[in-house]
Amino acid sequence: MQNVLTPSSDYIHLRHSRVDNVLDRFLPSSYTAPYRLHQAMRYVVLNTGKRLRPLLVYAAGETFNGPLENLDIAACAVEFIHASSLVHDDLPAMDDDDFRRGKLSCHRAFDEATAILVGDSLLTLPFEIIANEKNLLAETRLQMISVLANASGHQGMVGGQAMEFELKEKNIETLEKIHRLKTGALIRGSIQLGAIAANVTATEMEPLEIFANAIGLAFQIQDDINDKLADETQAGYLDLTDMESAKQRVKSLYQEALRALDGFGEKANPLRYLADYMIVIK
Ligand code: GRG
Repeated sequence: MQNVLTPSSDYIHLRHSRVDNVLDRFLPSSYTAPYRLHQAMRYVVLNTGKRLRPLLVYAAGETFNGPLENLDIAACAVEFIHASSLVHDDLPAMDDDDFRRGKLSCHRAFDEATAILVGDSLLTLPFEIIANEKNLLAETRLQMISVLANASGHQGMVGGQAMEFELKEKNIETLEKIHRLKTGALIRGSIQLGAIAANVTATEMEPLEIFANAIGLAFQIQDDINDKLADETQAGYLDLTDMESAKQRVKSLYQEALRALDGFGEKANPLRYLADYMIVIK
């Protein structure tokens, strides 16, 4: 079958290639020491992943005419943090997974100590890149650093992961809370980062945050639905409710997300494309 190009797939493809090039540029060379660490950082980041978070950075930023060069930095930052969390998530002390993104997980391809250090380096690299970016105002850099730290730390992604371990009894409410932190926080952070790099006002940020919160949760519930359809034993949301209610929840969150964009006109189309992309049944 021929590839059918739509404005949506075109956009996703274009920005995906763009961020792949920039990620390559920001990663340390495998020919500089420490070699094994640098090789492993490149192994986990390059040639893999949907790049959903960077795509959200671009889409949010472009809604407000943010310069692509500024968005590049933000896009790389969120993908590095995402990759660091995947590496740590796969470690034996966490999920103990041998495979990730269609290849051996970092600690299986390299070793556990290297994987821990890769996660550490990929978590700190974004802060270094942003802090050193002279094309952005100091105030903008500070705002970006604050958003990223909140999204990834103990009240964000790390907090969500910890809560998942700590909470023995889960119900829909607590599971949604975990999802909002573990997955939602960085999705929201990506959208905020793109918007900050485009100098949005507080009034413009408000509907964007509604969009981000709703689509972030919809994405994670859809992921649980896809796991269940793929017959996996652990399927988060679907362990607590039936398929119909889960699908209904995704639908209403998706509609809430789209409604939040109503005031932004056609400029927000990339965000609409990504909202569709995030709730696809695989
Ligand atoms: C080191 C910052 C840091 C965190 C450590 C392990 C941990 C704490 C948190 C786990 C966070 C985690 C793995 C959340 C799951 C997020 C998720 C839905 C991953 C899959 O995202 P996709 O579908 O994956 O966007 P690709 O591979 O396409 O990028």
